[in-house]
Amino acid sequence: MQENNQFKSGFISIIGRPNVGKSTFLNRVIGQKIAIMSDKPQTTRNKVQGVLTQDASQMVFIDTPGIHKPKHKLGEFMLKVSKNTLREVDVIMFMVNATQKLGKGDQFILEMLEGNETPVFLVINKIDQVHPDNLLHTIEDYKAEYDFAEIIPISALDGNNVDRLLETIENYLPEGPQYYPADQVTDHPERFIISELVREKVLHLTREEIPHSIAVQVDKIAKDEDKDMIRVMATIIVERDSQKGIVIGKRGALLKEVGIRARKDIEMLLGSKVYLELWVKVQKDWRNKSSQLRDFGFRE
Ligand code: GDP
Ligand code: MG
Ligand code: K
Repeated sequence: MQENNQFKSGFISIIGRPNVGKSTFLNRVIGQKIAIMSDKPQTTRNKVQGVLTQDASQMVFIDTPGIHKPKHKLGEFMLKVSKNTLREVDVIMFMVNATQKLGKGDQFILEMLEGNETPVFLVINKIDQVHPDNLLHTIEDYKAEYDFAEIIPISALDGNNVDRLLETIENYLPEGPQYYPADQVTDHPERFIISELVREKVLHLTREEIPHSIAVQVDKIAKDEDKDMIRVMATIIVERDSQKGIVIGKRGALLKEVGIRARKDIEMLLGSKVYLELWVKVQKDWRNKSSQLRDFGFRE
């Protein structure tokens, strides 16, 4: 086997019917410090719910609202947004309640996942409430409906088998950067969207030259009370010096255009004037990152 000591990171979407234990799971994994936002009214945005940073990996759990049979046009739109998100995450945790039979709501979700290439974990929660024999029947029922990448029974309440679930998720994550500072468990809800907005502009303006593997790290979102605006600092991380040159452009022209376009969108998102500061950093080897690398930042 190949030695694998690269830092891994990725996005995990937790889906499932109400009350199966999604928030309980997140609370257990991330700790009490996180503000669970899933009970707020649904929005079309995919919000970061919690970030778990370990020695060799960072897992970003995101909420994907709107996964139920749509009753109206907005519902249809939300379902479409959710479907697209589910294609882009690294792992989908489909959580079910061990004490309940596979129902229409579960069936709807599984049909929606059909054709999606993201690995889907069947996470059977609340095993503290069932006899092992019944658990086996439940597993058979679900297996007949979908080809799951993994089937993992847990108890989010008492923590049983949660470590094994996390280890298994880690195996599915790609090599990648640490998107958030290690001590950050809760997130500015807009942070992820801001990084995606900046990333989108870079990819759009550079076309094929820049691979989709670039990352955008939002370093700071701070309110400037004096000037009544929000300061956003973000770093675009590329793998090679040549890519850095492309992203910055001639006399900084390309990075400037990225900044102008991204700032417009971020102002819409935050409903405030925004001062956006963009930096570009080459990070060849995730393993040795912060120590040996220096910022060759470029100011907009
Ligand atoms: P969500 O709607 O999917 O976010 O579900 P919640 O996390 O809010 O949990 C719904 C209820 O199930 C709460 O009363 C939890 O305490 C309970 N619950 C969650 N996980 C477990 C578990 O593993 N075992 C038991 N017995 N109860 C659980
Ligand atoms: Mg919840
Ligand atoms: K993604």
